[in-house]
Amino acid sequence: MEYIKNKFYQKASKCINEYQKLKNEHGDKVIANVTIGQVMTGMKGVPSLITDTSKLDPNTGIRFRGYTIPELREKLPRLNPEGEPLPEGLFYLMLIGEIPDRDDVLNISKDWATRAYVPQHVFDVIDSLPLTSRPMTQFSAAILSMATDSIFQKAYRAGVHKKHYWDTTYEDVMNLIARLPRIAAYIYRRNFHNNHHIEPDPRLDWAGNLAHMMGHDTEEVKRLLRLYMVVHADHEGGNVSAHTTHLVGSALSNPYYAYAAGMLGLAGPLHGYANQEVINWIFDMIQELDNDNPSEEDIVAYTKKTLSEGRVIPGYGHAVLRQTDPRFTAQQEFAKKYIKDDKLINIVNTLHRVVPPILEATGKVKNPWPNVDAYSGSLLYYYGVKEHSFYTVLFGVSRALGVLASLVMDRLYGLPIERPSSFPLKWYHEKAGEK
Ligand code: NMX
Ligand code: MLT
Repeated sequence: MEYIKNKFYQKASKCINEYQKLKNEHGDKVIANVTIGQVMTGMKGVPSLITDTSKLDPNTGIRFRGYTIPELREKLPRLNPEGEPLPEGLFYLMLIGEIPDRDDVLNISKDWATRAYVPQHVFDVIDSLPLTSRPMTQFSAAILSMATDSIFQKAYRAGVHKKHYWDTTYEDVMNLIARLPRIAAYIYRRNFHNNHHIEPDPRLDWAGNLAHMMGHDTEEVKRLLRLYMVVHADHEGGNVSAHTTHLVGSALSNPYYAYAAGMLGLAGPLHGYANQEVINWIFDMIQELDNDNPSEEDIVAYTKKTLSEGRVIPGYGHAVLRQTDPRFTAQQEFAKKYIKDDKLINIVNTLHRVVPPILEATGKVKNPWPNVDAYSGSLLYYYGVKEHSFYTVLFGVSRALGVLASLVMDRLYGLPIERPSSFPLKWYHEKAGEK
């Protein structure tokens, strides 16, 4: 499938000169001032990264190369008219910057199917971990163990010229993405289906094959996972998983190391683990109330109680967004279309009504609206993927598409090692004019 790589190079290599020109001719231009408040609140709003794959607007949400999620759902190729677009098409869009045609997408599917072989030692590494270890621990260990296969690392050691780094990075990235469904499904079947594994079907698309290997071989689950893999794929460059992948990659650590590091960030409860926390929290509520059909008043009371215990309401709030996350809306629309009446989904919809005013009333939460994680678990649960502790792995499989497309571009542009400055707290006091 050399033509995808060639097409990427043809398009993206034009940007190398633009990058160099900006650096050389406009390097001194001031683009922002940084306040002490920004340093104290996690560098929010400080422009400091180059990411072409997607951009987040606080009010309208994510755009992938300029396209909103509803536009993607309309324009990206799908297998059948009623279904959801294939994530392969989104990867193509993020990497190359154009909406692919059907053949492009099918070619990526085929390419990934031919690269999907997972070496035995990766399964041995997973099997060596106790079943009590979290699926995200098993997932990141498996990814790390595949670094033995890094073509980039071998080429680097052999002394390849830096202008060619992108080429072997691309090969590692394509191999890595291709293997993820098999690894994720292996962890799922090991943990929840007595180690009875299901072989991949190379005729299936990437997300369809994941559903198949997990043992949820219905068109409904395949459709859900295609949507899931599209909406979670990227969220510009500053989120923890994308930024970590970029940062670790900037030391020229191989793509397996960089993505494994990103996944360890995704595993945190303020990031991707929130998709499990949402369902855990709802089930704790159901258990405490001893009622799987709680009233609006019960839900309000439980939400307030959680806040009074100094805990966050999972699935709500965002570091950048200031409106309902369009990824939440896409999943809500999906549920409206395909699911008539379900207790868990009804609770999620009630939460959407009652939680924002409660968070707003705290006077400190900057965004009281739901994020992507508020909906995703309830859909998986409805379709039979009931094992919450696995949900972040699915987020991670999807996130590979964006962060690894960006990593190839990092190497093509020749982005340098990332190294911001740090100062002792005293220095900021002095800057603030305090003694
Ligand atoms: N429930 C309760 N308190 C909250 C929430 C929430 N959902 N969101 C923010 N706050 C609090 C926050 O803890 C902070 O409190 P304090 O001043 O006492 O430290 C205050 O509101 C201000 O925080 P913000 O500036 O609004 O939010 P920040 O940018 O720091 O954090 C999140 C963003 C997403 C980490 C935060 O909203 C949160 O913890 N949400 C719940 C967890 C979650 O859903 N994470 C998933 C995000 C999406 N993803 O997939 O990664
Ligand atoms: C994400 O998808 O990465 C999350 O919404 C977190 C973020 O954007 O900071």
